[in-house]
Amino acid sequence: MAEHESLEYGKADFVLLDSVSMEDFMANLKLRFEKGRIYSYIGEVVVSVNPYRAMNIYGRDTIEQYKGRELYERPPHLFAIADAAYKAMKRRNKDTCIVISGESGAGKTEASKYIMQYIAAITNPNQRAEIERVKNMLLKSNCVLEAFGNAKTNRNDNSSRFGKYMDINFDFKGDPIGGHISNYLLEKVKHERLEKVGGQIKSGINDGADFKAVADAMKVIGFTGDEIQTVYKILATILHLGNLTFGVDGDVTLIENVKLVSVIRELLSTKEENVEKALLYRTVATGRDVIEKQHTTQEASYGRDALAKAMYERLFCWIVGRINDIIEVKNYDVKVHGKNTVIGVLDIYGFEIFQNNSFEQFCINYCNEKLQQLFIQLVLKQEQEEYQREGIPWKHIDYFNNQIIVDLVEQQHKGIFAVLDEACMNVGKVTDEVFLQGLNGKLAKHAHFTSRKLSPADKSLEFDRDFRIRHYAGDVVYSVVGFIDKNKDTLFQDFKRLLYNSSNQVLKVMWPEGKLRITEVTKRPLTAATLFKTSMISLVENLACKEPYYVRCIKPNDVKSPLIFEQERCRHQVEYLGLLENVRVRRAGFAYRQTYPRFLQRYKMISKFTWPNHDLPSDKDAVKKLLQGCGFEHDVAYGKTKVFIRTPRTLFSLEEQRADMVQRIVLFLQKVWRGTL
Ligand code: AOV
Ligand code: MG
Repeated sequence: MAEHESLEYGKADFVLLDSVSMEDFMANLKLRFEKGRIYSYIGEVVVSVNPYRAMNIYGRDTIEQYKGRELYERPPHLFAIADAAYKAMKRRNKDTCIVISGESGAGKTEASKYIMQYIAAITNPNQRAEIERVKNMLLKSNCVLEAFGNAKTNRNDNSSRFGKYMDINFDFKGDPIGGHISNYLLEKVKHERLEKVGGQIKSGINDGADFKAVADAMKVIGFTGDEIQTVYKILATILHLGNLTFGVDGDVTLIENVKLVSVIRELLSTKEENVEKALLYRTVATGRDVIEKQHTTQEASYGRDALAKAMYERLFCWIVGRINDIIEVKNYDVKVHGKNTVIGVLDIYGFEIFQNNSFEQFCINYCNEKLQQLFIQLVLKQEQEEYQREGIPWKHIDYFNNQIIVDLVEQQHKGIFAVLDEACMNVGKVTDEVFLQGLNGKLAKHAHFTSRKLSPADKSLEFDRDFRIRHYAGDVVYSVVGFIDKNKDTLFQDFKRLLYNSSNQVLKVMWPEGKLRITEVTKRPLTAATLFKTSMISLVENLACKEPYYVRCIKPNDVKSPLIFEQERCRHQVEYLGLLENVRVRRAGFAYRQTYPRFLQRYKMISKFTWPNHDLPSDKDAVKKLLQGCGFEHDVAYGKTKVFIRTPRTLFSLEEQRADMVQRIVLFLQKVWRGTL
């Protein structure tokens, strides 16, 4: 518990509040924010409030203050949690992860960058060139990924439109030797106005300087000149596609601005007639015959948009893949460096509500439900279950368990994703309305779901196409419009073949399935919902098997102001993040626990009753005797198999006594060896 700060800044750890009420919690959070203390703790969980101004707390001197220290020795900071994760990894050989959550604009991405900077700063004291190279690439990868995967929304000027989980691999010395990035569903169209994907690319304040930074970063990471050129060509193609229009002449569909076609042809290194053909026709296999079917203007426009979106997505995934090729730990490295442990950093799109919410918001908000569920499992549930298991007197602390909403989305057969996939499989009519009917049929009685049809009197459901989910973080009205299309995510095969047949080798490798001839394409690709659900489930499994550290980000206001602490907005976030419950569990609980034999192994030398061996009936009795001797009775509880210590200070004192004793023993032994005793 962090107690070193003056009370003028409020309580650094919410666990130290005099009483755990929402009022006290909010008063403390507000006071700290106003005093420029943007970080606080709930035990080991960092609570962060976005300051919306540059803070002078991330420099080299601050880093030095946190390096190797215990969490409660310094004021709350991201660096402390990063150091704790690092220490756990290095000393105890644990794979750890840092999960950063909070709504859109709360400061997750910034936090993830500071954490990575901290880890980079405290590692490689010997300045090994190879390690420096890896560190540099890990840091630069952020810049490239943000350039391609972030965009301005009305919640955040630099909003992550993709999810990112980055593993950093460490060798036995604790130095980073590589990493791996997993990316999750990228939003391909701008929500609200459904602009062409060109609008997705980050609109920086100083575009020229930002552009140069990205170009430099790509070079540093190791993209070749050809690769970088191809990236620009693809971006240019996407923008040109946005300007392409179709018309009709009799019953012939044609391209109105044909000049653009030759520009696109050149950018893609393909034949002009091939571009035109792919835009206007699709090849269909009917039995053994292969025919070319002309698009209507509507189909052609659909195809054009799908192509632009797919090119953008492939490009993004290819960039991530290339970065991974370069930073990934090779078998060779593992052999050379021996042990290989990881710290994972998760920075994903936060919960968001827009005027118009579509499939992407649905996926993003489901993702946040999954992370909240993980938090509940790891912080609220397991903790309480352990006390019960160990027979420690415990009064259960209630919290809202959002599993019901996770199920609503992902359950087999009747979850929303299942209903959506089923609607997409329909042989007859495949429309968004059919999907909505499916939802109404299957979920009519669900407490967290409703729709206009089910609640006709509900004013928030403005249109027939609307349905509403009661998320853990608030109600969101989604429009079904576009769900089917976005879920199927189809791109005519002709485009895949067009791009695969490009003479630009870099472009070609992004489209491997273009190799198949039309008669060879048989499998229906997995839907976007299925892919996303699968990736979320495996993400959570991956996080759950690591030692987790949490950063809970709060957005103080909706106007990006450093001065305003909007009471109601903040209170709502504290509520849905379950922070009060977190404090209660933590307060009633114990910071440290250890099985009796292991506890003795570490501390037995500090008591004459246990050193070198005890003659008490059990290890439990020995631990009791030892702690009584130290005067810590009031701060501990004895479970069936483990001893529980309430405050870190007690543990700290045990550690000090141990260190003292170890030193005395060493001196003693030295004297014995030298024969001076
Ligand atoms: P997010 O990642 O949580 O939203 P960001 O990390 O992008 O939010 O933060 C939004 C903006 O808040 C940044 O661009 C900064 O201007 C400001 N900000 C955040 N943290 C700090 C800080 N520690 N110091 C100074 N300014 C900060 V989203 O990606 O939209 O869910 O999907
Ligand atoms: Mg972000």
